[in-house]
Amino acid sequence: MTILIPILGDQLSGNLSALNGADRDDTVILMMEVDAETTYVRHHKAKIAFILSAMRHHAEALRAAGWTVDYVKLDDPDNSGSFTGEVARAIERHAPDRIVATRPGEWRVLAAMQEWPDRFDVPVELREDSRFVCTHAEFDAWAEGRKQLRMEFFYREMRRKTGLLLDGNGKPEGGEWNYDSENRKPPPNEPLLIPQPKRFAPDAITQQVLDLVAGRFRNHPGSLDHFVFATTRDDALAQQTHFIQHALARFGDYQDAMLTGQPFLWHSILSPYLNCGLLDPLALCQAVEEAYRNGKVPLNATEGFIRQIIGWREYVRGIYWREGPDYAQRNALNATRPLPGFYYDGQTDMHCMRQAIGQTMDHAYAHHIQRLMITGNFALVAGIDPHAVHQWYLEVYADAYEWVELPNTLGMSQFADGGLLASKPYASSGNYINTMSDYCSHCRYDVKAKTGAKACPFNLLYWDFLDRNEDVLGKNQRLSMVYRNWAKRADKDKQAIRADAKRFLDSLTR
Ligand code: FAD
Ligand code: DLZ
Ligand code: SF4
Repeated sequence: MTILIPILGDQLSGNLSALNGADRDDTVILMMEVDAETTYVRHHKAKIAFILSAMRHHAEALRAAGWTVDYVKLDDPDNSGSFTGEVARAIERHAPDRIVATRPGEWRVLAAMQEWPDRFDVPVELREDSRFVCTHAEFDAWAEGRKQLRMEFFYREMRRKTGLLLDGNGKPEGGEWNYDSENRKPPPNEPLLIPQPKRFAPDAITQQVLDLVAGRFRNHPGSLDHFVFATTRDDALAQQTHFIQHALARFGDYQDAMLTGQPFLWHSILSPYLNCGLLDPLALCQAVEEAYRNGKVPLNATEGFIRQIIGWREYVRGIYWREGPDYAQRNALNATRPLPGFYYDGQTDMHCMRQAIGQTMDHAYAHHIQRLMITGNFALVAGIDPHAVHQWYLEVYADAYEWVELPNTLGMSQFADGGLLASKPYASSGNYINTMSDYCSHCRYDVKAKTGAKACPFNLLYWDFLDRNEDVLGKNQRLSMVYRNWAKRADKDKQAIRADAKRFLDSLTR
C-alpha cells in the first residue's frame, strides 16, 4: 500500500492536513518545482528564490523527520512543467494506491487538481486546509443572509472562536474590540530607533537557488541583491521572536507611517512565512498575546496586530473562496488604462511612488499602507485596468498568492468589486500621504498645489477620479460630503483640474 502526498510550495507546514494519519513507511511525499508555477505571472526573482529555497529546505526537514520525499527540481531534464504532469510521472515511479492532498490556495490550481480523479486511475482525496482559523463552511454561514459583509463583525467572531484577547468573562480585553483610535500616528522623527528585521545570509541551498533563478528568470522583475529571507521554519521563528521583542510594541502607533529609505519600520515582515506555511498564524497570535500578558507590549499594538491576522487575513480568504473564480474579472468602475512602465523601475518624479516601487523591486516587500495608499491609490485614481494591477501585485510581493492578493487588490484597493470588500474607495489626495510620511518634502511636486505644472498628481487625479466616476460613486453615502464639496467648486476650477489631470494621464501613456 503506497500513498502519494503532493505538497505544494505554499504548504510547507508540519501540520498539513494531507499528512494527518499518514504512515512514514508507506508514504511518498512529492514536491515539484514546475514552470507552470514559476511563470504563470512574471514573479519577482526574489519571490521565486524564496519559495524554491523554502521548498528545498522543507524537503530536507521532512527527510530528517523520517519521511520519503521525491523532489523534482526545476532543471531536472524530464520535468514536465506542471503539477499534473509531475503527478502523472510520480504515479509511474511509485504506483500509489491513493493520492491524498491538501486543497491549494488558488482556483486555478484547484481546477487542475479536481481533474486528477478522471486523469489518473488512482483515487484522489482532497482535504481541507486546516491552517486557517475559519473554515469555508463557517465563513459561508457567517456571511449568509447579511446585507453587507464587514470585517469588524467577522473579526469579533474569530476572537470568540480563538479566545484571543478575551477577559475572564469572555468580554474583549480592556473593554473594546478595537483600539485603532489609538493607532495610526504620523512617523516619528527619530530614525535611529527604527528596528530592522533579521537578515539571513544565504546558505548553500539558497545560493544554488539564487544562481538558478538569476540565470533562468533574467527577464522577471526585481533584484536578488538584497535577498535576506528566512527559508527554514527555525529562521522564520527567529524573525517572529525578533519582531515581538523589538517592533511589536510600536506596531500599532506607526502601522500607517511611511519614511524615506525605511522599507520596514515597525512591521513584522512575517507574511511570506505565514503564507507559505513556515509559520502558524494562530501560534503567532498566541505568542503576541503572551507578550501582552507579560506586560511587554501595550494593548493597542497587540489587538491591532492580532486583528490583521485573525481578522483581515481570514476575512479576505473567506471572500476569495466565496466569490468564486470570476471575482478576478470584475471591473465595477470600468477602468481600462494600461499599467505605466514605472511600476517596474520606479522611474517617476513622484517621490512616494519611487520609494514604494523602488523598495518593492529591491526587497519584494512593501507594507500595507504603501500598497494601499501609494501604489494602489495611484492605480485607482489614474483608472488603471484592475486586472493589470492585480497581476502586478501577484508578481512583485514575496507573500503574494491569489487567495490573499486578489481580494486586497481588486476589492480593497481598486474597488473593482463595487464595494463588496470596502465600503468606499481608498482614494486620497496628496494630503493623506503628506500627513503619514516625509515623502512630500523630497518631491519635485508641490503637495499643496491643486492645479498647475507643479501640482501633486494625487491632487489632480483624486478629484478627476471622483468626477469621472460620479455615476457609480455619487450614490455612495460615505462620499456624499465629498461630492457636495465638488459640486460647490467653481466651473473654472473644475475645468482646470480636468485639463491638468488629462495632461498628466496622457503623459503616462507616452
Ligand atoms: P504586518 O503589517 O506586520 O501585519 C501582520 C500580518 O497581518 C501580515 O503578515 C499579514 O499576514 C496580516 N495582514 C495584514 N493586513 C492584511 C490584509 N489586508 N490581508 C491579509 N493579511 C493581512 N498580504 C499578503 O499576505 N499577500 C498579498 O499578496 C497581499 N497583497 C496585498 C495587496 C494590496 C493592494 C494590499 C492593499 C494589501 C495586500 N496584502 C497582502 C496585505 C498586507 O499589505 C500585507 O499582508 C502586509 O503588508 C505584509 O507585511 P507584514 O508581514 O510586515 O505585515
Ligand atoms: C509561487 C510558486 C512558485 C513560484 N513556484 C512553485 C513551484 O515551483 N512549485 C510549487 O509547488 N509551488 C510553487 N509556487 C506556489 C504555488 O503557485 C502555490 O502552491 C499554488 O498557487 C497554490 O496556492
Ligand atoms: Fe507623492 Fe504628491 Fe507627495 Fe510627491 S507631493 S510625494 S507625488 S503625494
